[in-house]
This record gives sequence, C-alpha cells and structure tokens, in this order.
Amino acid sequence: MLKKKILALGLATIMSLGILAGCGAKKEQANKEDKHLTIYCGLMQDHMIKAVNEFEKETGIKVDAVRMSSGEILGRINAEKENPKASVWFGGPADGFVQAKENGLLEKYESPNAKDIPAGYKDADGYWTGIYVGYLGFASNQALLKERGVDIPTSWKDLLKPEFKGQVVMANPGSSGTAYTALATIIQLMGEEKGLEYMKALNGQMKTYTKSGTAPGRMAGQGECMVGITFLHDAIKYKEEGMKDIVISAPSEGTGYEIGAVAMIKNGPDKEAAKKFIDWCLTKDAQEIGQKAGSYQFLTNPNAQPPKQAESIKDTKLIDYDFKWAGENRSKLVEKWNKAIK
Ligand code: S7P
Repeated sequence: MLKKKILALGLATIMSLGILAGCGAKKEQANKEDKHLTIYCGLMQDHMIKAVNEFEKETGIKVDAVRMSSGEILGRINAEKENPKASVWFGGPADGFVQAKENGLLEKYESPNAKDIPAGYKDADGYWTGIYVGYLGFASNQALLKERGVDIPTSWKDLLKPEFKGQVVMANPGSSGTAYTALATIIQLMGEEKGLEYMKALNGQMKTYTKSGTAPGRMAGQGECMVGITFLHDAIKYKEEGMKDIVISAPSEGTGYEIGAVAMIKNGPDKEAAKKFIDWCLTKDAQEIGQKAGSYQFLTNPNAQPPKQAESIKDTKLIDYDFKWAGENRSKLVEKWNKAIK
C-alpha cells in the first residue's frame, strides 16, 4: 500500500515537472516570437531600412525585412501559404492587398491605431490599412527633350507621339505595383477595350519594361530614356538626390494613385510582433520616417506632417481610382495586358 502511494506520488511529481517544463518551453517560444518578425516590404530599400531600425530600437523586436515588388510579394505569400515565412506585408499599392485578401492570404487585424486613419484609406473589413498615398505621373529628362526639341508630355495621349517612340519606360504590371496602378488607371479612364488598345499602342513606344516601378524614373534621370511612368514622389526623390534633369508632369486627363498599405499575413509565425509592427506603422512618428529617407508620399495619419517636397504635386488631377475593383481584377487585367502587347 505504502509502495503504491510512493509510486503514485513519484508519477505525479514527474508529470507536474513535465508540464512545468512544457510550459517553460512554450513561454520561451512565445517570448522568441514576440522578439522577432519577418516582413515582406514593397517600399524602397532606404525607407524600409530606416523604418525597421527605428521599430527595432523602440520595441527590441528584431526584424528581418525583404524588399520585393508587389507582384513578387503576392507570388511569394501565395507560394508559402501552407507554411508562411513572413508575418507582415509592409508597403506597396493597396490593389495587391485587395487581391491577397480575396485569395485568403491576409489575416484580419484592426489595429487600435487604425481609428486615426480615415475610412477611405483602409479596408472596411480590417484586412489592410493605408499608411501613405502616392500619385502616378511622368518623370522626363529635360536635357534629352531639349536636345530633340520635344515638349514635356502632359497627357497620356502625348506618350503616343512619334517623338517618344522607343523612349518610354514603365515597369511590367505583372511584377510591379506602380505599373499595375498605371494599367488600372488607363482602364478606368478609357474603359477596357479602348484602354487595352491604348496599352497596345503604348507598347510600340516602349524602350523596355522594368521589374520594379521605381526604375523608370531613375532611368529617365540618368538619360537612358526620355520618359518614365512612375510615382511622382519617386521622381522628386531622384531629383533631390542629384538627377537635376528630371522634370515632373502629370496627365491632364487625370491620373491614378496608390494607397500604400500594411497588413498581417495569414498564419504568419510572429503574430504578436506583427500586431505591434502594424500598430506602430499607423502612428504619426512612424509615418514621418519616410521623408527622412527621401520618400515623399502623402501620409494617411491626419496628425502626421506631410513632406514639404510633395507640396508641388498636391493639386495633381486625380481620377476616382477604384481600389476594390482594381485589386479584384488584377490577375485578369494583367493577363489581358499580356495578350494585348504580344
Ligand atoms: O517606396 C516608394 C514606392 O514608390 O515604392 C512602391 C512602388 O510601387 C514600387 O514597387 P513596385 O516595384 O511594386 O512598383 C510604392 O508603394 C512606394 O510609394
């Protein structure tokens, strides 16, 4: 009887030690998760690095960040959906986030800080939240234009002029969020049939299609082409960095714009750290970091100070860009564009 009691006591002790050890391991794992975060980032590298450094400093969470174009991020999180490697998608036009939500790749997270962001800049169901706004337009090389006696393009129609043949650069809408904004803008402005006809004609004017939407403005600045189709804040950045020949213009028919967003990736490994990162992205201070790295987008937090460098483009004529439509039709439109330019 005594032997049995001792045995039972021994077993109970071993079991509770086991449970305690299990709890300890779980806690350690949870702590580790709280202190680490992997993000996929659609922003320019220098902006991404500054933001990540500041977040790490403020929270002690170590961030691994990978910069990719929007189409690449979509492809990556789709390929990893059974075993996600990253927990946050940080930056890039909202159209990609709309598609990711449609495809079940995002996790709903309504940050308490999202209350500060106006309704027009966030997903109504809480899957993504806007952090900045950027306008699409043209970056031209003034020296090249002058040399060839060509006027600055001020309309989408202008890009089809014979003098721009072989002189226009934009990114591929399949890989680039910027270029997809351009494609979706043209279709919203002209309708699907006329819009695809326009894209086909524009294809005849192209020097090349780049992978990232940040390249065309840089190429124009370096004199590798006359015109790059780009977000205007990127053109301002290159000009500020010394590409003095860049001249900025926007199409008179109206232009599209991006809401740069942040979202949680479904079943990502660092959920708690991801929430902290998203909360942080929506704050005034975090949003103002971009301008310290030469990123001059408008900001979605009404308390954040917009960059003074963007003042000159604030009256750009915008279309009533439909993000939901653009995101939901992304794959279909890219496929049609690919057929149209063949
Ligand atoms: O960070 C500058 C910025 O223009 O980069 C993103 C842009 O779409 C580049 O990515 P893609 O290669 O996918 O085009 C914008 O979200 C952002 O404003």
